[in-house]
Amino acid sequence: MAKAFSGIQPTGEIHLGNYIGALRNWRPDEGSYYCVVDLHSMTMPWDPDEMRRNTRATAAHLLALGLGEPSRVFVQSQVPEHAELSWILTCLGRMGELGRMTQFKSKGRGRQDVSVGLFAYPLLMAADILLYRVHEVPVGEDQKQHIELTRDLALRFNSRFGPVFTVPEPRISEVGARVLSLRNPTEKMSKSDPDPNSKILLTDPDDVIRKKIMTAVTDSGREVYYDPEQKPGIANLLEIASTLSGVSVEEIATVYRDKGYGAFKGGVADIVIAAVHPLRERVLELLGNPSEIDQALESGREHAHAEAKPLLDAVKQAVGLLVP
Ligand code: AQP
Repeated sequence: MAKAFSGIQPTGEIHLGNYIGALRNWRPDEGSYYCVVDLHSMTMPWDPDEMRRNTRATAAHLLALGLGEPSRVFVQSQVPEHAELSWILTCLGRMGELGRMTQFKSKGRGRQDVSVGLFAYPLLMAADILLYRVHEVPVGEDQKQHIELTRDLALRFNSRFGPVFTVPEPRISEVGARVLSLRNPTEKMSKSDPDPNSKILLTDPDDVIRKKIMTAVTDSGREVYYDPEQKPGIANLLEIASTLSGVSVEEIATVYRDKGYGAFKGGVADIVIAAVHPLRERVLELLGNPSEIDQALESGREHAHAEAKPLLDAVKQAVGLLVP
């Protein structure tokens, strides 16, 4: 079984894009780790109280998906090896390659008021992954470039200092790797989007989910078919329905082709509600029991730390730092 690592920022409530693009592909296999990457969420302005709340709530989602068994979910800042390895990788990363990261370009290019952390965070992400010698990183499409950078850094390090790191592969689904905003289907669905109708949360009640889907922005036509260029809103709903139901995009489109957008959206809402409803129940149950969350995180922290420490020591030794 391939060992995997992935992370999610506590920047807001978890949405269907996170679930379809990433979380549903995370498995609690032996040796895999899943992390609430709180240090990453400091790359943009943040509120300390919100961060505390979101960190626990994000962990509750991961635990509700069964990823805490056995002790695989932890909070990034509680395992100090992440920040330490990040510094060593910062000294190996190059300004040019970080400047090419499209996420930095879209949020920070040309602005003097963005943090240095926003520029450097792919190096922290590389450290997160490389600490656990994993083979796979299940992520959405938006993270592909960062995994390629991680691979380059691992290869550069190994060729200069010896074979310490495992070189990981991204694992990105073919359908659903980029779920789009329900209000603007040219942008990705995103936690930090301030418009609540742009995204479906995993804690949304059934009637709210239905309303958001029924009012999702689509084009002015009537016919349902898959064309991401001409009909991005319809294509987005088809992909959502396909990934959650296991029925192909083509089959769903054939069923609704001449039935009109209203019937199609109603069918998509049924599929989304059937998938989200049981998750919501479990998340809410856990949120009502914070000590269960904290215990699971403590156990995850111990496991992660036990694995990260010897790897970081090996890195330090390889680069010439004195290991106490
Ligand atoms: N829309 C999406 N479709 C598919 N996958 C997605 N992911 C995020 N959005 C989509 C994947 O979810 C994992 C966690 O990513 P994140 O914590 O960066 O989530 P976010 O919603 O993108 O959060 P933010 O704070 O709103 O970030 P920005 O501002 O960068 O958009 C990752 O595997 C990601 O690929």
